[in-house]
Amino acid sequence: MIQIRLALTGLICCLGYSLCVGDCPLDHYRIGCNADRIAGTADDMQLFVECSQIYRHSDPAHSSDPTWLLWHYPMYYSAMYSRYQIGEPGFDVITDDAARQLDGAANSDYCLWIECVRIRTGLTARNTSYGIVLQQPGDRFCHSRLPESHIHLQYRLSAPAGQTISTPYWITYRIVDSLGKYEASEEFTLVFLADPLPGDTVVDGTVDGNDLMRLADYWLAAVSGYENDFYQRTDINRDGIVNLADLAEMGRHWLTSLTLYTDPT
Ligand SMILES: [Ca+2]
Ligand SMILES: [Ca+2]
Repeated sequence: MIQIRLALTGLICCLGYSLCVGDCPLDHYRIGCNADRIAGTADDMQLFVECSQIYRHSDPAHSSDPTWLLWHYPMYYSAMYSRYQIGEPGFDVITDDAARQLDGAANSDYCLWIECVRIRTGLTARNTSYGIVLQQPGDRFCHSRLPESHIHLQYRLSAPAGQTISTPYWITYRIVDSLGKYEASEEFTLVFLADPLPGDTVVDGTVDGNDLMRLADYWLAAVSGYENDFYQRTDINRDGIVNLADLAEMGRHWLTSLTLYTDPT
């Protein structure tokens, strides 16, 4: 039933989008620049993704509702294809916030590439209509050369029937401008099926020095929230600020690894 609902939702989205741009019911990262909206600061020409829709549809029991129930996306099993899958989130550009909109024309003034930086083996991100397949670090596609800026991706993970996946899968992206007008975005990570270890902010299955450096980057940063994915998971307890409470939580899992990678892929 859930799969049927998702399929119908996607179909409705595709049919309706041309008539009502921006009202797509599926989740999307929204690409812009100048994240702080303040002119004259260091991020004026740096790309970023607005994350307020990310994990919006994460409740398997209410997959179309904006619940933000989980800090990862569930995936739904397709017996026909012997795989887990989910058809969101995709990518779009910001068009309703003048301070954050990209300036100029895509593929002329700037040329955005969406790159896979890291991915857990087995997970893939695809858009078959545009021939997009992201399955290993370095895979990428040119967003600015697509016929529309609003793009859907499907995430897939092959598995035998009846196999329950209990460990997290992830893909880490960054966005670069091959014409050099804008600086590359920071990395940002999507998680599926289960939460990473608390403190695994550079999501790779281990809590170590890389994660500590990421937390240091956002130390005492306030105004954490859905919009910035809680500063890339460094606001571990999601109370709105990155501080000692988060460092202590990271410390509880320090040098711990998810060594339970026994899920068949
Ligand atoms: Ca890590
Ligand atoms: Ca916190």
